[in-house]
Amino acid sequence: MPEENNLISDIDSPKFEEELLRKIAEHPCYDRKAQHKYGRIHLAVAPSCNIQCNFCVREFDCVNESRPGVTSKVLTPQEALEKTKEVLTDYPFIKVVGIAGPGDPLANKETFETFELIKKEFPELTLCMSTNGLLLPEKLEDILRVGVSTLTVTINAIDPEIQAKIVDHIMYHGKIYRGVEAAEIQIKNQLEGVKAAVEAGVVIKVNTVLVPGVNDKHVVEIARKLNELGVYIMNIMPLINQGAFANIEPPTAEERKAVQQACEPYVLQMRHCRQCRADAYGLLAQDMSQMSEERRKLVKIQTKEDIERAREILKEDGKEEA
Ligand code: CLF
Ligand code: SF4
Repeated sequence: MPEENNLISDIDSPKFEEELLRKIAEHPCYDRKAQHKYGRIHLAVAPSCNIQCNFCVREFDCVNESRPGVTSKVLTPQEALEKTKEVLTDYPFIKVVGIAGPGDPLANKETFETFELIKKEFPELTLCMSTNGLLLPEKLEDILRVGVSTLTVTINAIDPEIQAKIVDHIMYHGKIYRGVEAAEIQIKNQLEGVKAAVEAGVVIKVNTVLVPGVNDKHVVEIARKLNELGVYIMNIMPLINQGAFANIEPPTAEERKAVQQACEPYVLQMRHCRQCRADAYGLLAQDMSQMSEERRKLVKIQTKEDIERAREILKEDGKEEA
């Protein structure tokens, strides 16, 4: 069971407008209280990636945000819209539409096409995205244009020497960069991008993969930087030891907890992440993409009954007041 976070949603956030506060309160990842009430749908429309992390096996979903060893079926933007319509009709408690892979959303033009279609059809939904941040400064305008209001950037190091141990290479503007040179480009773009996104009113979450012996002593420095940048929440995820990092032991629960505690004075900590698939939908703890048709029907029936019951209560309350 993921640990609970006592601070999320108790935090006072005067800098956000009312509409944004509503979106945070209805976002199952940004507000721990929302996780049992509201759901998200992930649309797996973004297969390409422009970097190579050492813990990534590219036949699977991006592990900077998703569950390891899982391959989501890629959808076209139109298919993604159809799926959203279908799912939302049955499960209206889904308030967030996210694109988190299977690769990097900013490296795929389909990400923006999909968000445009969704925004037109469902203007009230929160649009969410998760990226490695390499293209963030140059894509920020598009991100704002399509209406993304919650954005996750994975920052695993702000020291290029450490980052160079985590990312093997990046592909940037048609050229491959390696080592510290690659790390410098990515970190610069991530930090500049996050700063500009915060200034533009986007609510930022930062994911950090905790890699023992590589960035574990450095994560608190990242947290300090996030505080400076005005990042809303940080999600420290355990290493998934695959790919070139197959021989590194993932952190224990205690080790991760200690790092979270050290970071907490600087930035709010998310402790209820479920490392979802890039095609997950439903509540965080109840991924319906993995349920049998029968169980899905049950969730649907319960949900509709709950809504009916809520309507009845509201009607009665209205009568009493009148
Ligand atoms: Fe998806 Fe990520 Fe948006 Fe949430 S997931 S794009 S912020 S809507 Fe949430 Fe899933 Fe953890 Fe991600 S539980 S893996 S943190
Ligand atoms: Fe893999 Fe994600 Fe890293 Fe790309 S950003 S290499 S998909 S873990």
